Amino acid sequence: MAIRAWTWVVLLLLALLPSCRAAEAPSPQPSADPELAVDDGLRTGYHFQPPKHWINDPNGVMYYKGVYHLFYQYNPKGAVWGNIVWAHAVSTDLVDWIMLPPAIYPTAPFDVNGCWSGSATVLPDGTPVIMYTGIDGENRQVQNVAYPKDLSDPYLREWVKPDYNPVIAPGPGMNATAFRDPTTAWQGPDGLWRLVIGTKDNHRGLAVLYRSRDFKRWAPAKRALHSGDTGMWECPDFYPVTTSPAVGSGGGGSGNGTKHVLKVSLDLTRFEYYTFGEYDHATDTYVPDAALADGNDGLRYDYGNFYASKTFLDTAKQRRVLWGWANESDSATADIRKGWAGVQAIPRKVWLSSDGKQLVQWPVAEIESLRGAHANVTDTLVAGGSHFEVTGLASAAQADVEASFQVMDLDKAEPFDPAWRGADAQTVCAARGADARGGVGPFGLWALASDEHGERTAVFFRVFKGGDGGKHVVLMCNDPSMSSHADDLYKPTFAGFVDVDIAQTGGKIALRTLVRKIRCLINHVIFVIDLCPDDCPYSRMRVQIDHSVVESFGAHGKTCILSRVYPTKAVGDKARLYVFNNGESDVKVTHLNAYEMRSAKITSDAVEPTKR
Ligand code: DQQ
Repeated sequence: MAIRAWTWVVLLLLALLPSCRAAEAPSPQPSADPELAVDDGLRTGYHFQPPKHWINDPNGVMYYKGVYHLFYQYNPKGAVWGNIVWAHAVSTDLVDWIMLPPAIYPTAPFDVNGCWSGSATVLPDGTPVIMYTGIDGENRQVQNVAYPKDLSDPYLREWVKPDYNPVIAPGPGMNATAFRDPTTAWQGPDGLWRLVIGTKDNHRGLAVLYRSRDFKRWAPAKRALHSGDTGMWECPDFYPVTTSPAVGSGGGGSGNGTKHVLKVSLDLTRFEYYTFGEYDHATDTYVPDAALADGNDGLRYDYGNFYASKTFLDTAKQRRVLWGWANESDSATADIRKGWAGVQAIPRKVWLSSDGKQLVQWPVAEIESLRGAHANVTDTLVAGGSHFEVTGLASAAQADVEASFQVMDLDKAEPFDPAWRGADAQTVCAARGADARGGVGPFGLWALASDEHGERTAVFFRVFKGGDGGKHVVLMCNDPSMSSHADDLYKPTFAGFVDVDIAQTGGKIALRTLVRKIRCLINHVIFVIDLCPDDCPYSRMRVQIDHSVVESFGAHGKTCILSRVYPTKAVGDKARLYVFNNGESDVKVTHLNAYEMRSAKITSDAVEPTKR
């Protein structure tokens, strides 16, 4: 009962989270001091990025004939957004990638001004079809289809756009410059295909539904699938989930333990939220579960820098896989200088938590094939106000770290300030950052730390007492305020409340961090944090560190935070990893496993399309 009550408290707190501007950073002025300039050594080693230029949204992700396909928004001419085409990469394991020539690029009146985001659908006969947004000659947003030229080519290098495009154009009274990003289509028992497109009506975001018998002629449904007073809805995604990480074909409506997820990306605030609930095929109605906040206070895949995400059904491994874009947090000037911008987060498996209250995410297991040298810490006390270095790794710039902590004296937890009730986790964490001494916590990891730890990105927990119902409140935070000596960066503290009753776990908290080496200028770190007793199936916090990326998965994969950081000293072999405890209560590191991560292999395929 106690755990159940706590879950409701945390859900309420999550529901109160305010918006945060994660995906797009402001453009600070470049530093005048060349010593502080961002370095190309911050490119990621195992987070996907092409060799150069700008990328944004993942598009058309799918599995076809033994090959994973990742398309993405790409500027072939530079490191800022523009000239957008669908770049294309393929992989057999979601780790190593072969870069192919762009698959879809402006060629016709229906996409002459750009090929924007969209999705792939694999038809019942195995034929993949892409539906994407074209920007036509009048700058209207229209939806076009493209089919593979050669179905026997597992790489699907060339795509053909039928002359009958566009297949969906904005109807009378619709906002023609806000009508984009079609979802993967699904087929109802009546044989009709359905898909959803993002749009807005004044300030109201809408997921509008279209139906088709032949994928060519599409008709709008009378009612939108869903809407919200949150401005333009970009990149909608709609799919079934169950509490089992293994999924079936994804067809059918809700019921029998299946829920449908609707995720939208909010153009105004640049973060995403999702609901899930019942979807009825017969009436094409979607009703989110009543307990879920719908709108700016909704549940989020990620409380950090993660946007324009898209899932696909991996039929090879019977799982649903989530891709998301992590924008830079440096300036456009810095991006132009370094020649690249944007990375994709690690592909994450996604499913419904066993309590049915939210989604759970975890990096796909294939990423662990990159693990190399290993350091281990067991049953080590970290006194309040102390820290120690995790030694034994040649570099901690590119790593995968898991750690489990035990709080020795929960009574030392500070009272939760009543003024924070109703506040979001980010506000609380910004007020009580990694360097503000606490009662229980802040404790956790300093990732991408320089040897004098003048530069460091803190991934940590902080525990308060006196939350709703007298329970403890647990926060997980990424604090990049000390991450770089450069002063031209966007360095928000990102945070989420963690759905765990720490008093019931004997004060135990587990954390896993992956650190990964990056060759270029951005510091990518991934953190995964999990608060759970040792016998909990997901009792670990995991943090993936990748030069300019810190990507965290905590609380059974319920609370995830991705930050972009740009160290100037904690780079390459100089990047270190520390455990710190800035609270009054001692904590014990019960287990810590840190792995160096090898780089993914990125190769290019020289074969050019025969026809452009
Ligand atoms: N990015 C695309 C749009 C989409 C936006 C353009 C989301 O289709 O709405 O590059 O980041």
